[in-house]
Amino acid sequence: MTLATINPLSAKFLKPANLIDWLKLYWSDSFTKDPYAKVKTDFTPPKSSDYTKLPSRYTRVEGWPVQFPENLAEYRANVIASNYTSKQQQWKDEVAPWVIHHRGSAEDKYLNSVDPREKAAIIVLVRDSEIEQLKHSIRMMEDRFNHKFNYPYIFFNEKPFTNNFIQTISKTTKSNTTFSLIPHEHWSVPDYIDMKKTKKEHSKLVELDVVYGGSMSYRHMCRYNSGFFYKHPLLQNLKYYWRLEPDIDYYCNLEYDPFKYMRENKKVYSFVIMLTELSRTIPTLWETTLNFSIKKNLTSPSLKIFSNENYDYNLCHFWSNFEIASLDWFRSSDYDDYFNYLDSTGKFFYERWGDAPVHSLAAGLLLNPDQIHFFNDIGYRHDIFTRWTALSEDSNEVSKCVVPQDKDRNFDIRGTECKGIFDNYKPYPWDPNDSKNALNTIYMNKLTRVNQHHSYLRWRNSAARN
Ligand SMILES: Nc1nc2c(ncn2[C@@H]2O[C@H](COP(=O)(O)OP(=O)(O)O)[C@@H](O)[C@H]2O)c(=O)[nH]1
Ligand SMILES: [Mg+2]
Repeated sequence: MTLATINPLSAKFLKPANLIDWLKLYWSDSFTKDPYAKVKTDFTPPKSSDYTKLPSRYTRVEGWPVQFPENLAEYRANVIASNYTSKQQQWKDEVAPWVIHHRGSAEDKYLNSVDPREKAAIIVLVRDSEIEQLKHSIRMMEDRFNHKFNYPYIFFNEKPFTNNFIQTISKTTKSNTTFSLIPHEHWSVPDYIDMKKTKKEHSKLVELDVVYGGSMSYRHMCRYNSGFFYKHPLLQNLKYYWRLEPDIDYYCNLEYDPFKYMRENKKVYSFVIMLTELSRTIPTLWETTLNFSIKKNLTSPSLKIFSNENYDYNLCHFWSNFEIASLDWFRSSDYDDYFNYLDSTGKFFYERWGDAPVHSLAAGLLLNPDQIHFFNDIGYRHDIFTRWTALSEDSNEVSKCVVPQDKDRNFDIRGTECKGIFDNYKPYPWDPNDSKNALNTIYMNKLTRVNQHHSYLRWRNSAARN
């Protein structure tokens, strides 16, 4: 980078208040790399991710490649450019140099006995910089639940994890931990995306102060969580996942295995908090979903959960930073068709579609209400949203929760808007005619609003003339 490409004297770069802030900005990712560049050619594995320097207890995953050429960047570029008959094999070969496994001591328990655990893992998409918040989340997970069950953790990142991250995080649990890079294809901009349009649309959202409105990495994250996480080669032998994020609290001891509960009760998707999405991030997600339902001729007993009385999206969604769900469902052709249909519109980039409304509307389209489970006994916090089981005054149950003192913070009490709809929902066979009616009603309402606006402008102009 030369000063010719970034002129520090231009008004744009004089924004930071002091020199330190300016230097931080100058060297930050967004200044050294163009976040809107379509093809990132700058993949240089950092020295801090030289896994050959890890102690011998850090190994390759069983059955995965173990030896690699010296020039790993070239190796990766070659794999990406090659024609493979199996995508799974290609992704596996591509990421293998940056996949490291740590066998936890808890595995000894299962050596000479039948392993009663489900085919499941706790999965975490995370950046190196979130190490402290992640340690907190793992501590929570272990203390409340996993010290009894020892489910493995799998960590994903679009950049190689550093040796420091791997060594620190593997020490937070006795369970197995695996650290992996994400395939390039899962975190990149498809050819058909118009980057000029993307940039323009982002600046509109920034003007409107929409959170993450101008962030490309946030869009990659949402698109990855919507349509790619379940395609990762490390998850192919698993049936269920529990999604964990940095900086969460779990409040209640969980004494049974929720993965087992999901399987035995034929549950496919589960949640703990349901809330409304920012409408400006998903202006056309509902219409696109209705068009998909028409195209696929779907009858969907759960979709009405998400419709308001005007047949528009009520913005309710399951908050996906907590999820326990079936990987087979995400891997089904129905789900994948839905994701591909959404993705073909480019609106993960042009708008800011979140994985939470996408997963929720997919559940609305494809699942029966009784396949969706609310885990009442899981107390949870992320960001400012919190919920826990409130025992009724005359209950004989013993509380297993350490809960915030301020009872009014419980989202079950103050955030009943969406959860109330879910609790009182009666299955309704929403079919393509409902979708067509909904689209018509939405267009008519829009037309009425435009007409009203034009009438108002005419009235205002004539009032100004008089
Ligand atoms: N590796 C990686 N993880 C990310 C990135 N952006 C977000 N995440 C992870 O994706 C999840 C959701 O991101 P977060 O910032 O919590 O989004 P929010 O909850 O919608 O505000 C968290 O687990 C983050 O650690 C990224 O650019 N790279
Ligand atoms: Mg989050």
